[in-house]
Amino acid sequence: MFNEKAQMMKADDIRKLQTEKMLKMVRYAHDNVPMYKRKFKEAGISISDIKGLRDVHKIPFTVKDDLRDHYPYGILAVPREEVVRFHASSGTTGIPTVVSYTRNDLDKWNDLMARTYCAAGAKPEDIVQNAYGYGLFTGGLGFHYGAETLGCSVLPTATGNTKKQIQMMYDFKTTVLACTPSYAIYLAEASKNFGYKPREDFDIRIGMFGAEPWSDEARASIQESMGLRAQDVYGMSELYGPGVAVECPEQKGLHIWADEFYVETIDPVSGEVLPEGEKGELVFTMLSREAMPLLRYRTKDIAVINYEECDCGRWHPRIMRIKGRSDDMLIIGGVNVFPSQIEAALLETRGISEHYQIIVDRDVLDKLYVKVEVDKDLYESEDYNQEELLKRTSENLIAVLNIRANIKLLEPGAIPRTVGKAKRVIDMREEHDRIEDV
Ligand code: DLL
Repeated sequence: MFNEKAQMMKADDIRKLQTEKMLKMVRYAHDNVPMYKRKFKEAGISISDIKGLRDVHKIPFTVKDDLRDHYPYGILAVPREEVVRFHASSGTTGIPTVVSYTRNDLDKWNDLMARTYCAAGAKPEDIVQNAYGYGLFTGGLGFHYGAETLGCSVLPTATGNTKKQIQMMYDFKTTVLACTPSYAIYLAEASKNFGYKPREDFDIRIGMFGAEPWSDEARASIQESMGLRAQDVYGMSELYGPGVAVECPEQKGLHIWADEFYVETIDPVSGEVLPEGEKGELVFTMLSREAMPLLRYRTKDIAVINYEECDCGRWHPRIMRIKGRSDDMLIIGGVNVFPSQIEAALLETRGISEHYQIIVDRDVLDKLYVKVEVDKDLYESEDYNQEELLKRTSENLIAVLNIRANIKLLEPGAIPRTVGKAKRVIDMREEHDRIEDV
């Protein structure tokens, strides 16, 4: 097992190590990043007020705008010359969020990624096909170096060129596939269109899927069509990238590598720390990053954390699947709706495929439109009854959302496919607001 000592730490040892590292990190961030010195001063606290994990709630939050304000190099705690790599994620505002890494940071990230592969079931003898995007996005290089660190053979196919991708999967007998879940769904579909039988023709045993929300129903569908075990991987560029948390083969939540990431759950509105086990926004403190320390970083991701021992024997706390982001939550006619709930309701409907788009619009009232493709087999069969399918889909959506959606059933292939993160929600109300603002 790769870095077994870190992977199998007991709860008490995790807390002890977290405490030691936290105290060191608070001092390091305060002394080396002017922004943190200022934040501490404004909050009226000094480093000596933080004596243990129970005091962490006193530390002010860090938010995405803090990073944007420090474009381009980020909130550096080291001279720029010590930075060996930058990554960046683009946001809606146009100013990218840049993250910097020292040599030690990259070593640490590689270790976390190698553990991530290992905990998901990958082994040094695996052939890893990495179909995440290479470049400023952290998915490509993160999954690449992690697999090399574990000792796997890596095929850096990157995103796109789906036909060649599938050909290589077949020729090289790929055993681990790393990509977004939406691209995995597309790959399964495209390989069938190219005449392959994915379950029989491919040797993939494990999928390392993440970077976007996906449901248990989507997991079941990928596992069934590809004949692999689909493992969820969570991360974000601000926190190195992928490799913050991963599912073990028990598939009962994603283990957060707690020796490196201290997690809290807060009420996204009041900012109060919530008791263990309550659903809220995840807030992370990075316990040893050199180039760009982050204290209490607000992710906007909503989830529940489970601190119990997992059946796999690991004590690293588990994210019980990301429910969505507080800023992705749609408020439709006053009802809160997460796109993932819509996905789950659709995929529960027999005859409905996993390709869908959600459109929210407004005339006088908010309106929810769901465009979804009919499953290919059903669409081509004589039994296809559009009325009946529409009725069942509508009933399933109402049961989950409590609001009525205008559903449009489309022929297979009608919704554009994506190679990276899928764009599934189009909120026309934001467009109207922009026009009204002008
Ligand atoms: O998506 C890093 C990554 C790459 C993770 C590859 C996993 C695999 P960002 O582009 O900064 O970084 O986006 C981070 O994506 O805050 C979540 O909202 C979402 N996200 C990432 N992983 C998951 C997941 C990468 N497993 C943002 N489930 C995060 C749900 C996820 N949402």
